[in-house]
Amino acid sequence: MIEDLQELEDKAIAELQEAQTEDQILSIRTKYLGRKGLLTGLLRNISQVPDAQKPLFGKRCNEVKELLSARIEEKLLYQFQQKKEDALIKEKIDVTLPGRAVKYGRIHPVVQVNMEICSILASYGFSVVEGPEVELDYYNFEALNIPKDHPARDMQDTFYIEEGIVLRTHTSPVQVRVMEKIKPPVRILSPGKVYRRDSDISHTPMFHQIEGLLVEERVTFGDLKGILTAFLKKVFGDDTKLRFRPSFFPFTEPSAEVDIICVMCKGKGCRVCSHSGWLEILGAGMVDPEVFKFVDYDYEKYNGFAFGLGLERIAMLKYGISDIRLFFENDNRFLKQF
Ligand code: 2U9
Repeated sequence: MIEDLQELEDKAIAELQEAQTEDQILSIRTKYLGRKGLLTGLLRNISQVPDAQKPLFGKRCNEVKELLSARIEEKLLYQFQQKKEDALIKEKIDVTLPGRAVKYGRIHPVVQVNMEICSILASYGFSVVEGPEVELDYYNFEALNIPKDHPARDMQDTFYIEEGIVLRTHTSPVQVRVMEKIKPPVRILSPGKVYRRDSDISHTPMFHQIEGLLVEERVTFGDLKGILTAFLKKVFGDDTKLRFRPSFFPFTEPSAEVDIICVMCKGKGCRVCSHSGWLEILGAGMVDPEVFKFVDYDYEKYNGFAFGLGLERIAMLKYGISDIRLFFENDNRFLKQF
């Protein structure tokens, strides 16, 4: 029996040496050390061993079991590492290959124009204020001298949320809210989204405006002209020619529209300027004393000027874009050019 044990050990070791795969090693373990395995079988037959040899047989059985277990574990570990190394060789990464370029986002052209305009006007002492896009009829119309059924309401086709609540059609209500809170001097800018029921090549139902308001003592139309001239020359270049035309807005009196010489044809006349040589850039005027009454400003003591412009329109003229809808399509081929 002791010889059988040695033979079993030699056979198992030989088989283990031949084994290549994890499955083969595991089946050798089952064959020799499993519950119905060969070594377990020999141990079960210990009764046939003469009593004198029993202790030695038992000891040898344990030795063989430990040796085989250790060899099997060793082989399994080796096999596992071998498999890992093979996989690493197969999956080798070529670190010298050029990487994929990271695509950087750009600042949207409308945001760029807004930043430029705000920083120029900030240098004249204006600070940025913001307010709600869903606005009370009172702030959007009434307090700006546009009573109900006033024909001026048709100038800005409005989205109504419910009775008395609208999507703001301009950013002027933000300035009314500020005037309710602080006394002059006031120098504020209100950039933001505005909403009008309009849609074509030069109108979208949502667009961006920036408005400015200055209220102090003894402000003149000359101050308005001076500031807007300096401002527009900064935006469009020092040699830009301007003209101020009389106009009408319910919240300013007198009112004007400001044109710049056409950026495309320099005044010769082209499709962009409808052959007039001029481009309308902004609206402005002296704040109507009626507006001051709504916010409890002393209209005998204070006066001021206000102006407003559409940011998409400025960006279109600055960058030569012919369709306003391009700003809102989020096509990266368009956006990455600015
Ligand atoms: C207060 C009082 C007066 C803001 C002004 C304009 C003229 C104007 C348009 C330009 C192009 C709007 O985007 S657009 O369609 N704006 O012509 N806006 S004066 O006047 C104010 C604002 C606030 C309290």
